[in-house]
Amino acid sequence: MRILLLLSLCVILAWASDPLEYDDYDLTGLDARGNRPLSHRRDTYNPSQPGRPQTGSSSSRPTPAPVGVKQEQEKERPLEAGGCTHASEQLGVLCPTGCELKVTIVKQETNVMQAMAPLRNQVDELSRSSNHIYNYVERMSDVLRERQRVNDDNGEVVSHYTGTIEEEHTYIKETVDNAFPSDIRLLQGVLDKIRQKIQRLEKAIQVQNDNCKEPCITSCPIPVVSGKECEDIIRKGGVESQMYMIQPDPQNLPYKVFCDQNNNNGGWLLIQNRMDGSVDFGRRWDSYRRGFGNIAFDVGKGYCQTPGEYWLGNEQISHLTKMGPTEVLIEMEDWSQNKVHAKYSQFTIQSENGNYVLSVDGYSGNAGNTLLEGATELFGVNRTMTIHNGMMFSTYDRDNDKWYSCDTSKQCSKEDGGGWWYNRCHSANPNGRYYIGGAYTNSMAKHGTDDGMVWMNWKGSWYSLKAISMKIKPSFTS
Ligand SMILES: [Ca+2]
Repeated sequence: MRILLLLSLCVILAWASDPLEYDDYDLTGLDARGNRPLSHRRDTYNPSQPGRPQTGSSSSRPTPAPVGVKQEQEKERPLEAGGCTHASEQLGVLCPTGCELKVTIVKQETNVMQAMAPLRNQVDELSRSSNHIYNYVERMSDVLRERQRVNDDNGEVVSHYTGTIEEEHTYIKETVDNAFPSDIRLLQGVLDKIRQKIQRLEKAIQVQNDNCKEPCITSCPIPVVSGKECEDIIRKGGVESQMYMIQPDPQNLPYKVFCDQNNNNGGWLLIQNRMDGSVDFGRRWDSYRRGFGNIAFDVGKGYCQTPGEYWLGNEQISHLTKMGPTEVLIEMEDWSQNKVHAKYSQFTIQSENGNYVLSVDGYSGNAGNTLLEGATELFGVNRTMTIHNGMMFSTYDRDNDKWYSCDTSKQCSKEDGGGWWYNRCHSANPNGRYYIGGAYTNSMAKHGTDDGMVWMNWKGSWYSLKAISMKIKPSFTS
């Protein structure tokens, strides 16, 4: 553009300086470049715009009207802008040579390049900023798409669980409304049947208890021979071991006992017998006072020759032992058919007024003198508190033992299973709980104590005997 302006200026100046010369020229016959040799080099400066003069000639080519204005404008323009002047102004205007134009353009180019340098930096900076912003926008778009995807997934999950919860709610509601009432009715029916069974069992137990208030009545034929006790009976001819009717005192009614007339010269009256655990010995004071259990059975011989499990009764035992000197024979058997015995030549039970105090003396035998000496495996006070001689009788509802505790639940009879002449508490426990097999542990015991059928000086505290019995007879016969 600058070049074109310079060329146009040259033409205008030439034309304005001498209008007549202009008229003398036949413009149509002249080469477009004519006396403008610079135009001949013009191709070398702007070869890329060959058609530009033709298209722009109508607007850039000077017209007669603005000639004067053009001249005034050219006069104001510095010469170095185009360099189009002669040494003398009358000679008109010279167009700049190609070299001059080059120099000028190079100068302008330098300025342009200097101006462009910061612009280029700014463009680069803008480009980098644009890239940065573009990348940032891309990342934000990715994040937005990811969040949208997560939102969509969450929506699906919530929708899924909402459906599941609704299904479960429906199921639970139906169950509560329909199944539960029917199940409850069913359970109530079962409960009513169980209650009825319990009531029937309670009645049956009551009947059995009523039957056992006195020593059980058997259908065995009672021998004709009778006496004050078994020694008296054997003297009168009752030599078979079986159940007899005795009457120690004419003032009192006769009652049934089992007499061992075969072992140790016979005449032994059974006051206690354990052999199979068939009778519960955890009983009240009154039951021990009257006696309980089964005197004897008939096993096919026509008479009751087999003793049952029973306690004769503290009233009867006391009365028999106070009739005169009495000895007691305690026989026992373990679960391996081993048998031992303990015999006391003196055995007396005081009356109920003294809570049936026990007195024994004159030990002999091979089971160990537990009633008089206590447990020989213990020492000092631990041993003396297991001595039974001199103790009162205790049951779980009548505590007469030597264990003094503010806690009423702490009593020997309650923890050791039966009625006995407990101290604190025992070395022998013939009325304890029946354990099949012998050995037992505190974890098996109801209160964690040695509540089995124990004779400590033979088998220790944690072995429950298979069988044990106590027999008495007047000691003058020995
Ligand atoms: Ca006590």
